[in-house]
Amino acid sequence: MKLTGVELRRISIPLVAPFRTSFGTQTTRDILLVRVTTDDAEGWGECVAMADPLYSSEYVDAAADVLRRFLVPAVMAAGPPTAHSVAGILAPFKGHRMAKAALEMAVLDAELRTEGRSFGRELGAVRDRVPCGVSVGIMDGVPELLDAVGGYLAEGYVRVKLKIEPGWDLEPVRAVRERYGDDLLLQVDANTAYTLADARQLARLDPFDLLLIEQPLDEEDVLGHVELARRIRTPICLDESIASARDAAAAIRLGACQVVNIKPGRVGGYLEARRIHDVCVAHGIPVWCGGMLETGLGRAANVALAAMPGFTLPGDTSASGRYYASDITEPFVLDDGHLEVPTGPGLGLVPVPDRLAEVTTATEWLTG
Ligand code: NPG
Repeated sequence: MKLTGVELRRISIPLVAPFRTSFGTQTTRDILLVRVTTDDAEGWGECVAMADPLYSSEYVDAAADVLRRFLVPAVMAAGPPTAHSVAGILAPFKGHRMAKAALEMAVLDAELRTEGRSFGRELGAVRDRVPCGVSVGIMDGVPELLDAVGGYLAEGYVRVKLKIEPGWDLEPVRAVRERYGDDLLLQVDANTAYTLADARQLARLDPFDLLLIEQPLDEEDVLGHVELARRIRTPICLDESIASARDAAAAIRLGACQVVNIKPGRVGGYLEARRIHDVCVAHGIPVWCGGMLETGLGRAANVALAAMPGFTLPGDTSASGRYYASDITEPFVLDDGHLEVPTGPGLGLVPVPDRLAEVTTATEWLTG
């Protein structure tokens, strides 16, 4: 498969409501899309890097820069690539996993479209629909939170994740448990906002039977998570700390986590994401698919990934409408709390041209 060019396209889409986490508030999503063209197909990739380096060290301008200067030229110079060769070609360049993931996703999409195979089939999906959770941001107060959670439950979401931070943890969790009952699948996500000195406070969450607490401590503090796991009963799930299958194996071996959140962008692509799934399954560790406010493109691939057998917990694979009034693809719509896994070649969908044009802020062609 010969690449004839790569387009870097920036789009900007407003969120339906501000989304607040312990590291900041998003109101608009500024996204980098990567489109590769071959002699007879094209493929789409979506870069999940945010506008600012607050979730991780990556940010969207840096992703565009490293793609333009290093990653795209390397892949184009290497001769006709296969999706499986991309990570190896890019390995000499340190880090920048979200940028690498977007390029690999685009090459994989083009390859699968050419061969008439879907992402789900390629990744090893065993379900045709996946149950969906929703991530609920930090709110100004408990009444607002209860309204938001009630709205999502009415839409059919089967699991709720509350964003927490010091000062917004026990009270919202207690309120949601009291209002919506013990049967609600409930988990929390701290995005690294705590330290080991907060272990006692975090142990106060134990009575609420949470599915898990996600990334309570700094991403580099793997041993801190080992120690915290001894002091709290809620299972610890790692997100930011896991950048590769090797990281996952080490964290599991050390006892730093009992669950793993898999986000393909964070780990350098869908193929590494599949390896993490395999490592976790081999160790009996449940996984679920995280979300990074993807458009329908990234969502399509995430839903395919989440249909693999080890994804035994509902993911942050929400419907398009959770974030966007109007997506760039046909929207993903919840059906009884589930999303359907696309079955068409590649991602199974493409951007709607007029909609894409409306939200595009810049495009750039790279030919080598
Ligand atoms: O449903 O797409 C989604 C978002 C789920 O909470 C979510 N993502 O830390 O997991 C996270 C968080 C996030 C959002 C991370 C934006 C980075 C940027």
